[in-house]
Amino acid sequence: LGQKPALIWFTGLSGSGKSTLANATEQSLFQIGYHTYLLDGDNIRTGLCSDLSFSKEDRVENIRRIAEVAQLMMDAGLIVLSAFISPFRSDRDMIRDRVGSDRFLEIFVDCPLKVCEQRDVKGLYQKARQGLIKDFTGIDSPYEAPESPFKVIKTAEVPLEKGVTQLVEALDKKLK
Ligand code: GGZ
Repeated sequence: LGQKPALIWFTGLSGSGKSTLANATEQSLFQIGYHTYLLDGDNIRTGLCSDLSFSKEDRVENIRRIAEVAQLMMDAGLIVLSAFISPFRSDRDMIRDRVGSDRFLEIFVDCPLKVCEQRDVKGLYQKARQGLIKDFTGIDSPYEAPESPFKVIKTAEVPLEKGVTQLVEALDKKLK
């Protein structure tokens, strides 16, 4: 197969650009011959985890289930990418311990809360500020940034194409 299974774990605030970056990175890895699969809110929060809220315990359970699915996909030989806020360091550390630190590639999608809130693509920050959504990450629910991620991509400063190129170059070295 010529590829070692790995889990590329994007973490960051809502609106930081995780999904966009993860999607573009997946396409790019696929084009250079890797067998990949992307887990994100669209295929997980709507299905497997549709019973879960955004309370602390439900977020922990969300990430636990995602890690289980990712592990199965890695067992099948895939390079798995995941794009969830995954706000708690302890959960991400649990996954790292489980899959092995050489196979867990944490990508910090670093974008200031201010910028995410200004973009507010889905209007969720405004609703959170108005108190219409509770437990919103960055507003009334915490986000714990990674301490030593494999890569940091500053999406407010670096154009998407450049971020993807940087990431794919680093990943390609690591995945071979
Ligand atoms: C954070 C929320 C919330 C609350 C709904 N807090 O920008 P989006 O819309 O598309 O991405 C966010 C997504 C976060 O789901 P995750 O599964 O990634 O979160 S976690 O890893 O913490 O379990 C946002 C939307 O769901 N959303 N309510 N209260 N984001």
